Amino acid sequence: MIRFINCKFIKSASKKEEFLQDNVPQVAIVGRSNVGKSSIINMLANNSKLAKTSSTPGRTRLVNYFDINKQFYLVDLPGYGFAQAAKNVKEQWDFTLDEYFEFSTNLKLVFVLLDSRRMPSELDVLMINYLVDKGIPYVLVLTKTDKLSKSELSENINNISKIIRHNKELFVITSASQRQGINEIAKTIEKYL
Ligand SMILES: Nc1nc2c(ncn2[C@@H]2O[C@H](COP(=O)(O)OP(=O)(O)OP(=O)(O)O)[C@@H](O)[C@H]2O)c(=O)[nH]1
Ligand SMILES: [Mg+2]
Repeated sequence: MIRFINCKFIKSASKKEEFLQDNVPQVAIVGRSNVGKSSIINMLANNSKLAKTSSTPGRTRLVNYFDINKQFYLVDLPGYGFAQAAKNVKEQWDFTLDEYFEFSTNLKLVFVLLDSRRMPSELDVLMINYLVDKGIPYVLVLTKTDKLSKSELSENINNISKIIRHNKELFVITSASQRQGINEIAKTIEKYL
């Protein structure tokens, strides 16, 4: 099984000219701003300082590449839905995301993160449909499950799976603060690499 032994920050990119284009496989992490993308990377790497986290939404505005064991890159993508006051959904969508999906040839898997406490937003649904349209493999991950009781979590899983029409058995359940979900993420990555 994949273990996160040697995890290093490689670079940040803000446009396609700066994207990594070598033949190392990539596993990307997307989700709304503040959902816990950077925290998941830190959980996996067991290093709270590797990816910058913040309680202020919109912290990660760049594509951040992390090398894992020289085996693959974990890619922390800009969060969407940051501009709360935006008039339409497209204004809440970072176009760096489109560029990333358009120009990253060695992308093997995308983890789409959803906050276990909230119902998926229009942008979450848009993101999932976008990946389906492009034929990019994705796996859904529920974050921050430590903030819910068992019964609240199972109720939310039922409701979330209805909204996005997803099999509720297929969510990866995580909590970065409890370090929960590492093995399942590792197994999932291994399957897609
Ligand atoms: N209790 C709890 N808090 C979490 C968990 N994961 C993340 N958080 C908190 O949620 C906030 C946002 O986490 P980040 O990892 O920075 O979220 P992000 O998705 O990278 O955010 P952006 O970069 O702004 O898009 C931080 O205050 C984290 O400490 C979790 O599993 N449990
Ligand atoms: Mg972040």
